[in-house]
Amino acid sequence: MKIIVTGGAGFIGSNFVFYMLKKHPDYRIICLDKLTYAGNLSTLKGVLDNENFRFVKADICDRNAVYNLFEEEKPDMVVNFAAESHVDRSIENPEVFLQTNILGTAVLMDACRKYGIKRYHQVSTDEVYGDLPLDRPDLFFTENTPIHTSSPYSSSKAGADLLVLAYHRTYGLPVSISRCSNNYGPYHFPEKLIPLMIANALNDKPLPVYGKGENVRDWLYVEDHCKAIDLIIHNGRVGEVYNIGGHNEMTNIDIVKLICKHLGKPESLITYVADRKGHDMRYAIDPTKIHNELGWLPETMFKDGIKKTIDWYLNNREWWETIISGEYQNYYEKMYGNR
Ligand code: NAD
Ligand code: TDX
Repeated sequence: MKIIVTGGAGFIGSNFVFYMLKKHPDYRIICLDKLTYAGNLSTLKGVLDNENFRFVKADICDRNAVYNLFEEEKPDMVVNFAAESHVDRSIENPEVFLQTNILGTAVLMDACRKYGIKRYHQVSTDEVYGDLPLDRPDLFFTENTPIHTSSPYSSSKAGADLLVLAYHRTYGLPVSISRCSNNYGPYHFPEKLIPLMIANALNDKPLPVYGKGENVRDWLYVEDHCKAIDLIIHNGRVGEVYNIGGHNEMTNIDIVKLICKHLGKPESLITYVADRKGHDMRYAIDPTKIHNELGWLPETMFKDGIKKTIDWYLNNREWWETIISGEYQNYYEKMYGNR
């Protein structure tokens, strides 16, 4: 089995590469990644010498490069993680989100049509469903919840999802889609809530909480997400959408306080800053379908996963310190300087 994993030098994609090489030692995994600001080849250093692994630096929007790779490798499956993934950046500059997330997805699927494929899997997000109100804890996103997006990021992901389903209906492309809630774990880029708070707390810097910190996210340990995708690409039904979530809702402020507690840092570092524009209130996934059809359940309890994650950031300071010492400084100043 040969699988092209796009975006495999990013957070979830790299964890998926590690998971697949371990779980299926006879598979060939080809990682195609542009190495944007969010992609990091050093993340993959442990597998670069693995004879079943190949890294290719390319843009999923580059039709020639993508077709050449398909011509050469004749993959059985494609799992598309490549995306611009940060909501705040999408509010500043939507265009690259439309290019990569929508047009890049189309290029990959065109290659699948041209060369033939057993499965094209699109890694999507619960954000395509918009948000839920805080005062209705009985409501959850199911696969039938209408698409109703809030940010340029989520709109671009929703656009891609619609295109994937259209390629299935129009061309019969064997696709599947997973829509996952917020992931956390090793190699999470420090612009995102959990790693940003860990890095700032370790540097005794202010912890910038948007608005009142009462927004709710449904946190899932990244390896549980990887397991779910592995199940879907092998046993999931073609043309179907599967929601993936941890039934683990937490407010942002509770997460930040927990990080302070684990690291022995004072809550006085917490600083409330201007809210995100269009900020989604609550995400909550109903994972009944993937549980009933594929037997998937999250295995990592949040209390264990967050400890593992914090320990990973403590033990891998070089990885994130290198990132936050470069161009990231300019990003941070722009986003948080006058907030
Ligand atoms: P990330 O930003 O950490 O990584 C994205 C990767 O894609 C990087 O390695 C980057 O270099 C690569 N990339 C970006 N543009 C590219 C292009 N044009 N061509 C080739 N490679 C390109 O993102 P992540 O958090 O790992 O998210 C991966 C996927 O999962 C995304 O599609 C995202 O929408 C989705 N998702 C993420 C979460 C989450 O909590 N992080 C939750 C649900 C869904
Ligand atoms: O500095 C911050 N302060 C803060 O209060 C940051 C970076 C975030 N927040 C809040 C905003 C959100 O309510 O924390 C929450 C989580 O924010 P992010 O880590 O930016 O994640 P989110 O916007 O929920 O989106 C994530 O989950 C769904 C991923 O980045 C997406 O790629 C995925 O689709």
